[in-house]
Amino acid sequence: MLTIFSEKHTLRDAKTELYGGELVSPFECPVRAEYILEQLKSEKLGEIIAPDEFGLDPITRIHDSDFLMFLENCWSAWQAEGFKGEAIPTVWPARGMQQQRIPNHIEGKMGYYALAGETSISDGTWQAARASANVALTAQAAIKNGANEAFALCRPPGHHAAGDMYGGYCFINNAAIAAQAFIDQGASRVAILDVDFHHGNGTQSIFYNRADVMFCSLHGDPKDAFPHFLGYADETGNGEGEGFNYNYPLGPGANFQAWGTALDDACKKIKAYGPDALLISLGVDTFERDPISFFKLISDDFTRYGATIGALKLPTLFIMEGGYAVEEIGINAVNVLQGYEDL
Ligand code: OKP
Ligand code: ZN
Repeated sequence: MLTIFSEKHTLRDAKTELYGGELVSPFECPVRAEYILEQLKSEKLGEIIAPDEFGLDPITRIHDSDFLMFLENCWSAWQAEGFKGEAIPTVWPARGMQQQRIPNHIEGKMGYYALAGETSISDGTWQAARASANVALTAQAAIKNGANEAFALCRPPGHHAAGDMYGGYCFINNAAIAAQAFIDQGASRVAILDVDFHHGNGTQSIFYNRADVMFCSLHGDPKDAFPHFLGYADETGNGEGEGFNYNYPLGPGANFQAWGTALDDACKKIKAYGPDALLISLGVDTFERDPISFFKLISDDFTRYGATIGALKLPTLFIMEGGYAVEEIGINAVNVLQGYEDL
């Protein structure tokens, strides 16, 4: 399998994450990508290439330009205030407050564009997010040009990022811009299957009113898990998009039996939809020893579900999302790809 990887992921190297009332070293850290890269090499999965530069056009198909300008300028605006730490929001347009007016002050802007407060913005964040988007778009182009599958080793991840919101370690929605690229190049239907432990709220909201991109997500029940405010089973799409969004929330302790049953159902939906391409938002934080998640998949389960995805026999673009048990992140991610290939 062809892998796309950019060294520029290291530019995303925040020092702080607001977690349990403390500023801790971020779970979403550079070594994650290095472990995956190492495992790809030692398992000889195939060629690993650097991304091409696609510019902002395919990104603005999904994200608002004022939001992108905010991401680009946030760190310098924050520093200009003389703040000593990394950029973290402290105020939001909560219930009953103004939702439409975007403040001038960087603290107001942070709250306007942030969907959560754990994700610090710091020097290099924007550059790494751009490189991550280029990784996804290069993999998309490879499939468009005839490859049957590709792995976009994206970092930072993207599935929590909405059209005008960042958070949950995500800034640009890599899966969404790749799906949109397929559509813009003539695909009639694209399916996104999100197997990250967390609900892909950004991807869902981006395509919620559309029938040309189906979104299916297996995740920790929002009653109990981040992002808490989206991902319920009764969110099935809106307007033309009604019937093209499927959520499979699962409770604490879900093992492969429960998770695999949900996967089989999602795969049935995808098969019936008959997409021209399949995107997998590949998070491996479903692993039993993930430090911030509560599913109980073991490493062999990742191989098994890779084969289930392969059985769909669709052009398939794997896009890296989460996974925080760094010692095993490479094994678990590559197991999915091998399960897919060895089918
Ligand atoms: C990003 B991705 C856990 C707090 C969770 C943010 C998690 C972001 C996950 N107590 N905070 O979907 O892997
Ligand atoms: Zn996750």
